[in-house]
Amino acid sequence: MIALRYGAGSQVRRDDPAMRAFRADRFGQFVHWGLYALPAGTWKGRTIDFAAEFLMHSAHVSRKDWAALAAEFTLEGFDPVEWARTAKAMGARYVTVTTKHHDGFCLWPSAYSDFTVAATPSGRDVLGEIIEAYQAEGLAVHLYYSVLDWHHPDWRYALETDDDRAAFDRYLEFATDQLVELAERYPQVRGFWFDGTWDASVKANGRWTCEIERILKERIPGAIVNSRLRADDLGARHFDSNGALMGDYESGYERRLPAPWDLSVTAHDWEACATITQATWGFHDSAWADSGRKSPAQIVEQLAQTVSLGGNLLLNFGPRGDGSLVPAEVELAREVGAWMDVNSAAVHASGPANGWEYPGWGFYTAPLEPADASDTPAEPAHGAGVVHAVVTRIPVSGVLPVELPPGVEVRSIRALADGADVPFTVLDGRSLRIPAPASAGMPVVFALELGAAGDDPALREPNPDVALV
Ligand code: JFZ
Repeated sequence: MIALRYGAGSQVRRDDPAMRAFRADRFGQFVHWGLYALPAGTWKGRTIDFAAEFLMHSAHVSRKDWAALAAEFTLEGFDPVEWARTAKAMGARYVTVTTKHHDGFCLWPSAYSDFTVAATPSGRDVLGEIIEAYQAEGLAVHLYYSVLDWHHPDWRYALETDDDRAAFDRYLEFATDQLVELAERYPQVRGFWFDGTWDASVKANGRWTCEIERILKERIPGAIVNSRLRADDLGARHFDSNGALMGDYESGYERRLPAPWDLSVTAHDWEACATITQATWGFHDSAWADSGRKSPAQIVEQLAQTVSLGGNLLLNFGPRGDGSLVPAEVELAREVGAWMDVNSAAVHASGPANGWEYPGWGFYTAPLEPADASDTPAEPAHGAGVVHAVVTRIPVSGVLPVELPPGVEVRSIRALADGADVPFTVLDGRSLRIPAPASAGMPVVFALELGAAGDDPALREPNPDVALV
């Protein structure tokens, strides 16, 4: 064990009500919105096939030219209530919204910057309106904050000179002021999602990452903070130099997921973030952005894989420059939502099905243990209750083989889509064969009703020696 002042410390896996709620939510909406949505990937007639929120950097736009975009941020199509309703209807239970991305533009009227919504024609507190709209729909809100800042003159990538160090200290003071300001203005948020923390300057400031996490949790008890914020004394990120997770959940999975059989990730909380587009988070108005657009079935498949491995999925939306949602994203949200209307039992308040091995044709999920089950987050025993099988790949054989954990038996199988009983064959007490469903275009979910092997309730006689109470 290396002695660390700014590592994970003695932190155990959180299991308080806020953390349980976050874990049970499983599906969140990411929103990337800022000035970059106006040029949407094209600067002075040149389209750059790269993330739209990087345009200032990739097109070498000066601070001054970029700041001039604020005059065009007119909110003509901005309807946060519609955003929130779209997210809710999709089955998302929380939203993570960019307050300030790498370009430094703030969606709230920060007292510490003149590059904010206060300098736009409407002057409205866009962030406050977004938070209010989502909370009115019952969704929790997390605030994304980029530490990397292309606008602030004191930002440094690396700390090579005393001047760099002095400038970056000033920058971190500014960031602290802004984060405290966010926590004080919007105390009803559930968490903070840090980004832009990979540069040498931040890695040399593990102390700040540790302190800001503490400061935010002092202001908002139970606040949930992602691991991407954190560096330790030696510059290790996400996990400290002793291998312990920093922050409350791992946020390293970006546009990728752990392997479906890698149950080691169930040891800690994690969240993956995904784009609907190939690779742009901010709205990018070009064929490039559209060409890799995922289908609703692909999103649902990622969601099922995520839940089966004990993670959350944050699905990104990039509204257009006027604030309106991209029609293709609204349509996708509607289709995912139609699936969730019927099948959300396999997602919300669900997690890994312990003892059930990855079957290859899909994913198993099981209900999370209720809060009062025990003081510690015990491994749920899946010899009783239900396991959901999300069928994402139909074998050419037309058969779904199921290997049961020892001591578990399947009493019946029901399709969530129509409640119909699904016939199955028991081979040797440990394995089943289910006829594969016809391809429905979207993953099919079967609820496997379980019992302990040899414990058929129909055959169970009351024990005369036990008083029935
Ligand atoms: C970052 C941002 O640069 C990007 O604009 C977006 O906000 C996204 C959610 O986060 O991009 C990253 C961060 C980390 C990795 C890749 C892109 N990574 O760990 O592979």
